[in-house]
Order: sequence, then structure tokens, then C-alpha cells
Amino acid sequence: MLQRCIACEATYPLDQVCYTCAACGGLLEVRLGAERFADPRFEGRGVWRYASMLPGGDGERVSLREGDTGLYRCDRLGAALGVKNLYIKNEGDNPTGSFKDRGMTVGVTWARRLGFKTVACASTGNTSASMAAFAARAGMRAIVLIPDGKIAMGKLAQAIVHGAEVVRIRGDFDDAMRLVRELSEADGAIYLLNSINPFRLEGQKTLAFEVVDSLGAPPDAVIAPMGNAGNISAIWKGFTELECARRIERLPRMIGAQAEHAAPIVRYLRESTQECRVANAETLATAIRIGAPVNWPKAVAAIRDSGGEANLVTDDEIIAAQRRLAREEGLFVEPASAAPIAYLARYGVTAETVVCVCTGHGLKDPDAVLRMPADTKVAEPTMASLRAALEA
Ligand code: AN7
Repeated sequence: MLQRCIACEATYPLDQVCYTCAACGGLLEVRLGAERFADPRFEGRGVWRYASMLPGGDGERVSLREGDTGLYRCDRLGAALGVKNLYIKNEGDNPTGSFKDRGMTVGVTWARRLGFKTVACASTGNTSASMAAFAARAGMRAIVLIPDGKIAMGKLAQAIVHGAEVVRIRGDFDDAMRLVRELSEADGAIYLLNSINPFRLEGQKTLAFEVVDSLGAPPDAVIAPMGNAGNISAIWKGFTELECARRIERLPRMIGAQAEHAAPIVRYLRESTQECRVANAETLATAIRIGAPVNWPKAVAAIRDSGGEANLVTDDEIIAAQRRLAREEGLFVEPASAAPIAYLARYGVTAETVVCVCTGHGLKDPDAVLRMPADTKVAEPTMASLRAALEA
């Protein structure tokens, strides 16, 4: 295994700490040697079931039983949205309630193997919650930079309770990201665990492996919300590796959903803008409130190479989709995670089998639900008042 630049193909040893290519500044990815694809054996459960295709799988692991999340068949919602076989991959089932745990178990395992005692990230919430938990598990120091006032309460509570040093940046996620990159590049003792780190994405690719294990074949399309765009890139990498290993014979179309006012990748693909960036990104799906996604070149490649697409959905559509999934299928996901359902409702997808990646648990962000017009009732502590309230 080695690290390779996706732009100029320069290579680096696996244990060299570098977050981007020293030659051209491009994004790095972990490349598996050909022997890994010969006859991969998958044993056990969760992310490390796929250890033979992961860096760090051969040593001691920092784990909280991540992965092995539910793949829920949703016939009622599927029929309403015109999809024959609709599945939700419910990443809220992970130990800290989001898909980030898949990446953190690998990222923190790798950090410890390299000898780091401090890890850091910028976060819209879930990355910080997950990193804080895995750092605690590993006995490491965790530094998280968050956009002040713009992260969901549940996520902030998680970062705090796991003992991370939380710095609220008076700016947005993109400011926090810029600062934490500078901090970890200047200070050799701090290991950066944002999704620019290719080891994290290795863990996240296991979502594709699990979907194929569950369905016996790849779906026709996968729809994922995009923020920093690491996840859609990682999932695509997982499918392409299974194809290399001759475990699957075709690849799914990768479809990205962004929030209307935080949609740099949608804009980039549509208008061929020079930069993939929007200023002042805004959405109530705070997880994906990101204007300058670091992984955009990987995501654009995943969408183009797979024959996929990307489109935007409004905050109202996101909230409606969140309710619908909760009420029609019993799955409570956070707003960003409902974006793929909103996408299906608005655009539809011509495909028989579709997997929507629902990235985080709904309880992360109760405010997003409670902010809506109250549909609760109130009564005096008497039977008469209760009956009146129920009939009102
Ligand atoms: C629920 O925590 O970026 O496109 O700092 O929490 O891989 O960035 C979170 C992202 C989707 C987008 N859904 O994933 C962070 C952060 C949820 C998320 C995304 C995030 P990427």
C-alpha cells in the first residue's frame, strides 16, 4: 500500500504524514497493492471485517463497534417515490450516531500507530463528536474547531462529554478548516483527521462493501448528501475496489445532493466555474453547511466516472423528507441525511435499486424538528381537559 496523488500520481510511503501532494498540492488517496485484490477474505463484523483491504488492519485497533449499520428496505416510501427497490443505509446506527465513525476507527488507529498523541479536526458537528469519542478510547488529546453557534446541540454535547478541547471559531466551517490545516501543518505533533486525510476515507469506503454484502450485488444508484464531499468519494472508491477484486461486475451511479444555498459542487458541475466554492454557505442542515469542500476533485470524479449527477434541494424539501422518512418508515435521521430522500422526491431517479445514504441520527439535532410549527397539544391534569385536547 502507498499514498498517491490523484492529480499528478506522485507517490508517498504509507507512513509519511502529508495531507496533500508535496509536488502539486493535489489530494492524496491510499492505493492498495494488486495482491490485496487477488482474493480478499472478509471475516467478522463491522468496519474491520474488511481489514484485508484497509490500512492498519494488521495491528491493534481503536474501535467502538462501528459499521454494520442497518440497510432498511422501504417499500412504502419507494412506491411513493417511484423506486422499485428503495433502501436506506442508516448510518445513525453507528456508535456516535454518524458515518464518521467508519473513518475515525481507521484514522485514529493510524494516528496511534504513527505515534501521535493529539488529533484535531474542524467540524460542522459529527466529525468532532466521532473524533472526540475515538480519541477518548485511544487515550489521546482531541482538539476540535467548530463554527460558533452553527452546530447541532447533540453533536456539541458529544464533543464536550468525550473531553475534546472545543474551540468555537467566530466564522464558518470553511474558516475553521483553513485554520486547523494550518495548525496541523505547522505543528508536527498534531494529526489532522478531517476527510482530507485519506486514511479516514478508507474506513468510510466500507459502506460500499456492506451494501454489496447485504444485497449480493451493487445497487443501480447511490444517493448521498455532500458537504466536504469525502463520503461520496469514499463510497465510490469502495465500489471500484470491489470491481477490481472481481466481486462485482458493474458499478452504481453516484448521485450527490446538496442544500440550495450550500451547493458549490452542483454549481461547479453545471456552470463549469473555475473554483468549486460559494461564499456564505447557509442551510438549516448544518452538517452540510460548507462552501469550500476540500474533496471536490474526488467527488466530481466519482460523479462523472459513474455517470451520476448532483442537484440541490431546498431546506423546506429537506425537512419535509425528514418527516416523511420518520412517519412512513420509522427512521429518524438528521436534516442533512434526509437530503437524498428530498432529492428523490424532487428529481426522481431512473433506477430499479437505489440506496440512500442517511448519514446521521435525528437525535443529533432535535432543534431542527422542534423549530417547526408546534404540533403538540397541552392539557390541564384532568380527564376532561385531556379529552378536549385530543379532540381539538
Ligand atoms: C450527517 O462533521 O463535514 O460530504 O465536519 O455530518 O463527507 O463531508 C459533516 C458532514 C453528510 C457530509 N451528512 O459528508 C463534519 C462534516 C452528515 C454530516 C455530511 C456530513 P461529506
